[in-house]
Amino acid sequence: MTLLLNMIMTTTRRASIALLALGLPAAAWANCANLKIEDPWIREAPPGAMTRVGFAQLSNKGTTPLTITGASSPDFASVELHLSSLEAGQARMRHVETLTLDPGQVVRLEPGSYHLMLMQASRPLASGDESLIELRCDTTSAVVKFPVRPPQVLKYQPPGSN
Ligand SMILES: [Cu+2]
Repeated sequence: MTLLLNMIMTTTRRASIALLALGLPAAAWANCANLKIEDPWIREAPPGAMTRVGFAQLSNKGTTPLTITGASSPDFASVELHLSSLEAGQARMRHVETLTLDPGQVVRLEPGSYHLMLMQASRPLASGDESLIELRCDTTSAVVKFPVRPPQVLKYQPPGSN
């Protein structure tokens, strides 16, 4: 009798776990483990600057869409995902709540496009310093070291040079 009860309970528990899994929205499967973060860096700003900007290349190495839902850092009061654009010749930027990467998709956080807006640094940050930035993907997150570097020097490559 006890054995039978145990079997029933085990089966019931398995069934409820399966149901729980089925009931989760697809976005809940998003996993920062599939998020590859390359070439992270923070653009050096004058001491006392209220904001700084962080860049990186993000790739989704998984087989399901991955949604970045937020970011934070112990070195900044807040970190927001922003998107820059040109509107009628004016440079604008807006706060983006989430960024979804399809399987295999690569998104570059770079000047003139997506970037991490780093607000109110809690300590001086100069070239050579590093900040830890956490990117959240729903229930999981990834923490990455962002080195501070001088503004990027764009390398001009003449067409056909490579
Ligand atoms: Cu911004």
